[in-house]
Amino acid sequence: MPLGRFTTKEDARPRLGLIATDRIVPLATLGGPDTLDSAMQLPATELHRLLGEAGSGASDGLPLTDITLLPPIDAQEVWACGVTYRRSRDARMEESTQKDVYDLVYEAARPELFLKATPGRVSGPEGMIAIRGDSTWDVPEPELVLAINSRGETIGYTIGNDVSSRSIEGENPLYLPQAKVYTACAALGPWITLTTELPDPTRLAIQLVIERNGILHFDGETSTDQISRPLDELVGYLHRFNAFPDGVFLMTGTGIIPPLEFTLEDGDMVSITIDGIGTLRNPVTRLTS
Ligand code: DO4
Ligand code: MG
Repeated sequence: MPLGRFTTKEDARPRLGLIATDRIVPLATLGGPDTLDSAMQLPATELHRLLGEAGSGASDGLPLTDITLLPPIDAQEVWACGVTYRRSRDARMEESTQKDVYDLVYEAARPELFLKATPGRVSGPEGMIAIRGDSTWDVPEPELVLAINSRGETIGYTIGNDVSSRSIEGENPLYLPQAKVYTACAALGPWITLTTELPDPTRLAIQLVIERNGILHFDGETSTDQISRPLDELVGYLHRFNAFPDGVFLMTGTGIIPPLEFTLEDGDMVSITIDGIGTLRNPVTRLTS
């Protein structure tokens, strides 16, 4: 059963729960951790054992219709990998005034890793994602995301949207933090599927659908088998001389790039589906200040 964060109308305090088809079982009622940071501080084997026992003992719980699912993140940073798919390298080379840096990093031993978001910049299922008012070319980036505990162990997977400004990054690669990090620049969700339930993340289909005015505007797909580096290598580089006492989320890069003439617009609806995890849907808004 996946792990989700939620609130109810009666209780605004975010809680952790195990999600069954139509209900959620609060973990605290099963003797499990009630916050993600406390869950992320446990060794992976202990967390998985606790959640396995809790899941098999779970009977009732709250109907999913009575709760609001929150982004599955509390105290963690979100980091991201760049140019891990050949398709992403080609897109950066098309958009940038500095083409070589992308080709070089695609081939280099050290991957591109960057800080993508703090928890307050992350939207959850159905939450608004934003494009910047000073950007003219914006895209969603659908990415498999690793949920990694404080010991550097991957405990599960979620879906991520690394919403990005291609015009700002394309102007100068040193503008990357401005192209990537701003209010509502990322979405995560709908929940965390545990590694015990998804043992092989290396062949998962990823689908991106963008609707405009209720009509299909763009769709594309890829698979995590197109990622050019082992996931363990990405996790290893992230943890070099860098501690994450509450755990961390790592977006693993995008392999779906809409055509050059495409840009996100206010009111678009972006849906990302990853096999074995679920679907993350987010409406788009343009920030004016
Ligand atoms: O180099 C820029 C970042 C590219 C990126 O976010 C991706 O490949 O997913
Ligand atoms: Mg990305």
